[in-house]
Amino acid sequence: MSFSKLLIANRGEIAVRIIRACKELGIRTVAVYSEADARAMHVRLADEAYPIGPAPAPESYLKVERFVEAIEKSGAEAVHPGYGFLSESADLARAVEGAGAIWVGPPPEAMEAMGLKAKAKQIARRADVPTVPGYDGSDDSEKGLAEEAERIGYPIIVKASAGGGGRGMRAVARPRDFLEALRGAKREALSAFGNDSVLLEKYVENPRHVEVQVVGDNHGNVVHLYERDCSIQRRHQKVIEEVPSPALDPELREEMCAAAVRLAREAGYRNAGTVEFLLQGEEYYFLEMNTRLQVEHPVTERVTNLDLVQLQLAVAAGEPLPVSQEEIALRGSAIEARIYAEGEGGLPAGGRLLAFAPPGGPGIRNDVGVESGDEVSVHYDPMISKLIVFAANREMAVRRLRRALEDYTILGIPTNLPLLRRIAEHPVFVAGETATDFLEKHRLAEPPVEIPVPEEAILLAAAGELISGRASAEPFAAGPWRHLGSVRLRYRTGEAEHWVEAERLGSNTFRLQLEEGESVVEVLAFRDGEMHAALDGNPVRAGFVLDGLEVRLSLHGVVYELFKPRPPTVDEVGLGGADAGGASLTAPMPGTVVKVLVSVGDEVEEGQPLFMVEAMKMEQTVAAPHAGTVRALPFAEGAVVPGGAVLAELEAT
Ligand code: MV4
Repeated sequence: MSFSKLLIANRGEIAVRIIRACKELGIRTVAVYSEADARAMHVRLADEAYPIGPAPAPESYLKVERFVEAIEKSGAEAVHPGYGFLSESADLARAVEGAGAIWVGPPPEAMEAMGLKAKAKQIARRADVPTVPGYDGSDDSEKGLAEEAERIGYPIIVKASAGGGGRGMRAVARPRDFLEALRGAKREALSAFGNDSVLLEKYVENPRHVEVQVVGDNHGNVVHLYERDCSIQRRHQKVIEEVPSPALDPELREEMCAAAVRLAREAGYRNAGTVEFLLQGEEYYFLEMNTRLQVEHPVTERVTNLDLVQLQLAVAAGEPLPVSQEEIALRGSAIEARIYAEGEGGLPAGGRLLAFAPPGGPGIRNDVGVESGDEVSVHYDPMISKLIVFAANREMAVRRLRRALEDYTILGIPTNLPLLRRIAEHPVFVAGETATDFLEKHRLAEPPVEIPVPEEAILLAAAGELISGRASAEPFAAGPWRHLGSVRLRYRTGEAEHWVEAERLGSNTFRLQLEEGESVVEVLAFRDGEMHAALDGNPVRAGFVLDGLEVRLSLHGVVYELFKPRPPTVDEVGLGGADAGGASLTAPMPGTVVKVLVSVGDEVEEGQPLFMVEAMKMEQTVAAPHAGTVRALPFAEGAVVPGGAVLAELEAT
């Protein structure tokens, strides 16, 4: 390789993925980070790291000068831009080359040409690649464009020439809606891209989105790495991508892939790029070319057994492509699911990841940029990880996807895992018959009616609390289940309230009674936000975190929240000796005082924790039943107390 140090002008999972490729090639890595990312995973993994500014991307990851400074400080000999941010900025490419470093991407001229839809369509036509019928000429008048729209025939679509991701785009069904749509598209395009030129196209109804991966070198070689079907999108954000596309037969695949290679050649393209098509039946139309490595590149890697980042680095270093087209085969089936930190409505969410445990096993790849304990910032793209499954055929890949989604634990922030599970189970997806309207048509993006918390989840929540030694359980010595050492746990889930009566049978085994039934739960392992248990002998794995008075549990890929009541007060504990002016707190059962939280003479508030007692290996907090002054504390920490002993005297104020 002609360079030995590479700067990654990006963050998150893609920065991590590029750093790992470099480690395998013996290339040293330079990370950059905003103030929000000082402790981020990509910074932890890189050989060196440089701060580039405040958290908002326009002040850090979108500033060309910051990268030039980092190149100069670090002596990086090449720059990989990842995706998003400035990855398709010809300005950054030129600045990198101006600083004497290698741009791991296409020539800036090709990036610029592809950044303008009209230019890109002209190149496509020159390469004899089908484009959507429309108008991309120079007449920009409202009258002229309205006439062109009539000529094309409604429905049509107005697109910002500099646009992307659906911005500055308006579909128009009828002539009388044209002017308003044109003006709206222009307004949006001007504010988003600083350029209000638009083009018109025939509106292709409900197409599939199929794209072809290409790679070119500096020696005149251009190869394709087959297609990816990205039809499942939500508001122009891809959710699921797969290869092979269920919509292509071998002939159509060959034709579209050849078209993509012709286009790349015509554009003078080098490095990795993606040619996007709309597909309707057997008709395909060039849409645009993405001049970067894409989020969904791992599915291509799995079916071709090639490493796209390594290919990018090799061709950027001036090496010829190490594979010929004939050597590139498509084997098996790969599906990627993007994991977004978002609520059920699809709005991005931030916060601390209390537990993050992606699934494992054969045919599973996880590209991640976060670990348990990391803070997910709302400043950046909400995609936190990607799950890629691979199998010999699509049917097995779909089964693997479902299994892997069930085994995915993320607690602390809401994610789109429920949506992904609904997709993976949907018969239309299973049949491979998804088009771009799939999520809307089947109302999959709408949150389902609230899922009731299953009994299993409540039992596991109780067992997790008990085994963690942090249960704020209430001693329980009434009712049919009365024996010393039983405790009662209370949970609220939505409107419902649940009681679990628990008895410890052994060091990791509990007898739990919930409503009618009785279960024995053995906790087999409990660590890192996960527990493995046997529920009446049946093995089960669950994500578990105790966050204040909230238990968060994930079971078969579904997250449940159970709320605990505040710690019990002495009145609830049931103490003798209470009179009008005060209360004395007696131990409900024999136990040990593990912590005394107050001193004699202290003024305490109602509900304030006074001490923690342990009985039958379960810890409980005892709180003040009312405000008052602590008058006596007969037992010190570590003392063993007999059942019924007075633990504290509290005088009401
Ligand atoms: C279209 C189209 C229908 N007809 N062009 C959306 C994003 C941008 N890259 C192109 N897009 C579309 N262009 C014509 N002539 C429908 C879309 C479109 C779409 C395309 C791919 C995947 C999802 C989509 C969702 C809505 C609209």
